[in-house]
Amino acid sequence: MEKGTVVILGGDGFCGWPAALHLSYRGYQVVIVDNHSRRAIDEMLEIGSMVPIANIANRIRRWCDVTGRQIGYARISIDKEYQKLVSFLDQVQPMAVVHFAEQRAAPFSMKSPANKRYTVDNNVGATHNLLCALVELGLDAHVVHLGMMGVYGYGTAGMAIPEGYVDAKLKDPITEEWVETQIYYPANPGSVYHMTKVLDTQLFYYYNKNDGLRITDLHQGIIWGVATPHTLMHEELANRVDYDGDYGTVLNRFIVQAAKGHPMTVFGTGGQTRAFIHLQDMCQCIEWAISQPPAKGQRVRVWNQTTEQLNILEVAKLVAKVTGGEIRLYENPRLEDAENKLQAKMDGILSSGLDPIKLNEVEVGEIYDLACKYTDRIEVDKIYCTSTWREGMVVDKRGISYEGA
Ligand code: USQ
Repeated sequence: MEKGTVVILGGDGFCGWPAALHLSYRGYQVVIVDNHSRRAIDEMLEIGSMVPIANIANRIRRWCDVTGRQIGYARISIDKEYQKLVSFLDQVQPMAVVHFAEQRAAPFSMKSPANKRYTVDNNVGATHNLLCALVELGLDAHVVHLGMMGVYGYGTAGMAIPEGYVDAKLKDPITEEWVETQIYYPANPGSVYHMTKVLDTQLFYYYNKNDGLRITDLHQGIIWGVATPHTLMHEELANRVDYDGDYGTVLNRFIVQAAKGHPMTVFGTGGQTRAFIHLQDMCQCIEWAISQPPAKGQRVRVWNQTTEQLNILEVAKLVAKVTGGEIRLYENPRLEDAENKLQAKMDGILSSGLDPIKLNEVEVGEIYDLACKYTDRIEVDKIYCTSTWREGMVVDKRGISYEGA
């Protein structure tokens, strides 16, 4: 059954591509918008996805061959080509727009002044252009945005992280009386990239209040996993797999490192606890959000898109158990607490009945087997994180052995 048109901004990327296939498979008319900036960054960093990926034309053609389903495509830089975006949305008239089109790596965003400025200009510009275009057109499309758990920060306030809003008591600075209200949970981003997601929340708040745009902001944890049933249907449908010091995310990196016979690069003591979600569950959550649009007039809806919270050293130990990989502790290139607690409310996505894929030895083993096939494509000198949060911080390529594995 056809379910309406969904535009996926950033539909050629690590999350966008599997989400596009998932929604297409589930009966939505999917149209991808992308400017391939992520592929251009690969060239700039002189790195490629561990798994080879087809170009967008071949990806879409192959999807149609395999499933008989069409996916549309438009090349637009939504941060810069505003009129093109307006004309496109006017023509397509989507019921929903899923917005993945942002520079998504914290280390990349911290690498240089140019990268900081690019990340802010690109991410905030893209989000604002989208919202402005919807208002200009009077188009009531539901915006589903990929926000991040990192907007909350990882400091421990002695309580679980709520879904966006928190009940608060504020002290009137003049009368000193206490006022009960509900506010956004105080933002505390840990990188320029994460800060752009905070700036996005302010744009959403304003356009929802002023223009009644219907918006869902999904504060997603760190994705792990490299494939979905759809990306596995043909090698030309494969998803990108990043392992490098800028774009690789922690769990996938550890597994790839083990496959290459490189020690796992645990930063600091590994005492950080972070929110995680499997790639396939991310696709299901996006579909759930689209199928349940907020009512007209409803405030920005915020869901935490994570299914479990895990300690980094424990993650490394599990990978070591499955793969026999070595764990080493490296100087942390980031400014972050050595240890933190993290517990997040996740009622929004769990109300879908999602049965989450939790981290387990079988899943790790499957990703490891895949990585072992591509060890020739893994470049050891790209594994190290050379981006530091402040000038003068150490880039540690040696680490020290972790004895407690
Ligand atoms: N870490 C290591 N060793 C590594 C890489 C990372 O110990 O080799 C540690 C980091 O110090 C950090 C944690 O693992 O404490 C997570 O790092 P990450 O690179 O996996 O994740 P992060 O930079 O937070 O960003 C990733 C995605 C981003 C997404 C975010 C979700 O790149 O797009 O927004 O996860 S969240 O952080 O919850 O906001």
